[in-house]
Amino acid sequence: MGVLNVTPDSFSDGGRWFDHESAVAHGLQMVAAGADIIDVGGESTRPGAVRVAQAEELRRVIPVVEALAGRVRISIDTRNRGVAEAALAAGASIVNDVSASLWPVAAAAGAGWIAMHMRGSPQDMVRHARYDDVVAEVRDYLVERAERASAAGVSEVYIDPGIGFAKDAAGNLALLAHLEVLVATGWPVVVGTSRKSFLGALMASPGAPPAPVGDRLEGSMATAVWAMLQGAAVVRVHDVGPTVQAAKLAGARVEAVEPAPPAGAGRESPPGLVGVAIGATTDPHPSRAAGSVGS
Ligand code: PMM
Repeated sequence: MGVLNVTPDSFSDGGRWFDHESAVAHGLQMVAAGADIIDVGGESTRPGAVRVAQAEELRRVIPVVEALAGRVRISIDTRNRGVAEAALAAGASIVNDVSASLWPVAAAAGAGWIAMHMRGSPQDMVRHARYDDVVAEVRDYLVERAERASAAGVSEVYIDPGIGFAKDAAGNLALLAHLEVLVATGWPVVVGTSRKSFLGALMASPGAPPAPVGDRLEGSMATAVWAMLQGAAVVRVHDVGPTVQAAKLAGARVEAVEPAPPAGAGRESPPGLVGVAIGATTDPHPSRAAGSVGS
């Protein structure tokens, strides 16, 4: 899944693809580099980010979704019901939902849905990063959401631990180290570590300030490939080409991820490592089909 932030203020790429022409061109570049899904977002969710009015979010994303839909699978990265509905009408086919609450929208449209774990909102999530057992609590929350969505008729449900969302560095690392716990639920897992600040801290020399966003490529690639090798179905990345190359070199299976089978069908057997998928698979158990870069 390639990240396409049509925002002036995202921490990772804010302002770079803010005009529609650059956004569409960059989306197509990521497709050429191997992305199977382009994740279009019009509102930054960085810690402390302020909310964007719906009209402005629509203005940012809908022309980009319209231009790219039909050429690649599109997910809409939003917390806003009206934006999700408009993007699905414009050709998106997955709702990437950091609020984990918009499954009725996906159900009504027959679309896929990504439930991401967060506590509070981007405005205040930093103070919610306290857990007794971060891995178990995130898993339990996501499974409950996934089951509700499935019962409501969403046939393509993904779960995402929400790296960097109401987690401190230790929480992020625990979730990555124990990704198999999420994979073992049978729900296909999405992971987004790309350029995030915990990588900046990890990659800094002792005593030095965190590595800036532009210097986090190696950490982003390493964690994406790690996630794929642990059985993630989709990895959400900014640097699609390098991540695809790294995944292939690491021996991961790289293939596209197709919409999931009917509700429940993907959760029967425990998943195992198959490799890396970049895109869609015909495997009826998508969680066992391994990771997907960009899609
Ligand atoms: N991270 C960001 C935004 N959307 N969606 C999902 N499903 N998972 C994530 O980890 C995630 C997301 C923040 O990163 P960005 O500002 O680089 O887009």
